Amino acid sequence: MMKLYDTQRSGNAWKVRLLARLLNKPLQRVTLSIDRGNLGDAEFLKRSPLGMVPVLELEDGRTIGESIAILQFLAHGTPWWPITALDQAYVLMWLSFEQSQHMHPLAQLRLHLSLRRDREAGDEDMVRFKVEAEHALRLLDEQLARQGSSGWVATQTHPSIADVALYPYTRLASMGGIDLETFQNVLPWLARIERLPGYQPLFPGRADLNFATVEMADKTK
Ligand SMILES: N[C@@H](CCC(=O)N[C@@H](CS)C(=O)NCC(=O)O)C(=O)O
Repeated sequence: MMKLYDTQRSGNAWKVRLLARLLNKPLQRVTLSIDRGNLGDAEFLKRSPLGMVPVLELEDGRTIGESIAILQFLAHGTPWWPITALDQAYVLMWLSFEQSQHMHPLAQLRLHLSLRRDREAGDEDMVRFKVEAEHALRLLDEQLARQGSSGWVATQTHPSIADVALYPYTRLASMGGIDLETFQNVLPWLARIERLPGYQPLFPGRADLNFATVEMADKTK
């Protein structure tokens, strides 16, 4: 079975678990602890030279890092990765947007204002991240409006890995002080993803823990 190196609260790793469940592909989780410094362990760094999760380890031991590369690998040959070059380009466009504009400010706000609580919302960089995050959510909201209420972020008839990639940090945005109510097309899109067969919350079986701020005891991994 393929192994996924993750941490409990990583939104980037949640993308991978979410897609694996939506595709009904089994993954064995190897859950590391950022709080205990596991990401610096030599054994992990052999698999992830950049010291980051998620990392997917194939049955032959080869590894893939970067969430969107893992999503593409898992989705290949399924409806979550479309067939035509144009449709693939649209998916890549929104995956690139997620990495370059969306994930980073949202993840930083959640990390510093909710998980670590080591910064104030009024700090200069937090204010800048909030402006960037709201701009990214505005662009996502406008795209969802263009796609219509039955469309998906980059595709029309079937959701793609662009939806999966954009879901976790959008879902967790309130932890960084963002009010999603102001993005009219975003909340119904999140709800549609949550109704897909196989949808899995951040803590499997515990949708109430999506907004947890501390690592849970090992049994709830
Ligand atoms: N671009 C990467 C980003 C991965 C990333 O930021 N991972 C975080 C957890 S969400 C991490 O491993 N951080 C290591 C650390 O904070 O020490 C991806 O999309 O997979």
